Amino acid sequence: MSAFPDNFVWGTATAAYQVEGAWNEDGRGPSIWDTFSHTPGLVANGDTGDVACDHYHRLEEDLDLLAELRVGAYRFSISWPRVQPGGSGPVNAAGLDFYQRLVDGLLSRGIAPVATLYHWDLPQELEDAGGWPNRDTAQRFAEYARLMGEALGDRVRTWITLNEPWCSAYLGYASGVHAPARTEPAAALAAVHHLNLGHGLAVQALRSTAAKDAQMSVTLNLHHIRGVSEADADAVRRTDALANRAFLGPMLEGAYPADLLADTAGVTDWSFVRDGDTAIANQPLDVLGVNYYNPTLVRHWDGQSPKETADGHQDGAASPWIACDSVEFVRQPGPYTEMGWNIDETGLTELLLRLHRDYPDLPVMITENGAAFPDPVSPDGRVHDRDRVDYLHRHLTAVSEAIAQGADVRGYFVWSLMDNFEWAHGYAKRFGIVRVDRETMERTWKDSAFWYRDVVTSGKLPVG
Ligand code: IFM
Repeated sequence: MSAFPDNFVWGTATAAYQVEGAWNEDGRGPSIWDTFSHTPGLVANGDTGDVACDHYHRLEEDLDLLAELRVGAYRFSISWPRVQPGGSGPVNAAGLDFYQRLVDGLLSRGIAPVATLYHWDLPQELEDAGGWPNRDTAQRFAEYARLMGEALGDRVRTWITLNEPWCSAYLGYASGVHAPARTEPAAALAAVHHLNLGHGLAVQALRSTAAKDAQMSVTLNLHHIRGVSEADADAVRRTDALANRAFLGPMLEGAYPADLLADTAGVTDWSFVRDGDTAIANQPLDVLGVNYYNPTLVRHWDGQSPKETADGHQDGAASPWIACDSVEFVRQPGPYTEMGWNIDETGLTELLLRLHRDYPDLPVMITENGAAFPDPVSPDGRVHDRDRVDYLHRHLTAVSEAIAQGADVRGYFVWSLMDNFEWAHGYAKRFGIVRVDRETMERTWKDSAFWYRDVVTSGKLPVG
């Protein structure tokens, strides 16, 4: 029997570059994702976020959609280059106005705004100056956080500094499958550090500008890593250090794990970490945001047999897994989503229980969970996405099991409100509970949206 606390927050999530469009309107500056998507060959089908879901121009319609879904909260991200086009200097009033209207429109509909400051769209000017491997980007991020705290802090009560810094650092700077498409492992580790530092500085800036009762958070895509056998314990440890503890350590404990520094010593000496930095990264948080899609399975690689790379990076291509040459990423049993990710909700329960064990006083919010499926439109004009309903049902049951075992989980946000720009996959992968027609931009509720509305209104999962 699934049970959620009475004050459990039910929401949906999106991110600026994935939905807004209007990439060059009202003074918005270019971001690294504009540059990336405009580079031939980097995004499937040549797709870009130029128009995305045209959310920028359809704000009222989308706000009404959220109200009809009856969600209690909406997680969106602020496009840094829309409000501060070059990543420094004064606010672009026209760009900020969009977020003023978004926040006011949510509040007038009784929906709590949950604002993410950084969901990957770094102003291109800051990348030209070195990007996240450059320390100054953390300072610029803090300044941007301060400006947003001043502008929206009287109404936004939940702030998320970064979304999935794992992706920003390792996919952006090591494997290069995300913007800015760099393949420099040492730079990726410097990016890890400056994201941690930027997070801490941003929390400080928000605490001094936003409402006193505002909740501070960060969203991590923590990997739930399992070994094939006990002999693979070192592979688990190594990947856990790089993927999880590289962020949990400084942010929640004020230090980098010694094993991470040792594992990566051949890549960098970490001299970019200055005295006091990890204390800054270690700001008290009110809630931890967790994004979960599937678990990770690893095995020690003997260096001889053909290597499995089931995490998606192609053999021979640059890997996001720095200093993990001895690790194989093993294909897990299905079923799979359209992303090729296996469906296994038990990883979510286990991950939530690990966090509860390691950080018992820190509540958690699932800030993303969802799945891409082919979603054909049926002859009746509807999308009968039974697979997605099943996925959501399983994962919400997994959340309720973790709660029953003591985990303090405060909310759940479906990824995503609507089909949108799935980064290097373009529009080919549909994660929405609402369908977006690429020609007309028409929004159509999938069966999962009706299902989710019922869950949200009842606070319970249907039986069966
Ligand atoms: O679409 C992304 C989102 O931007 C970040 N988390 C994972 C989602 C699905 O890949």
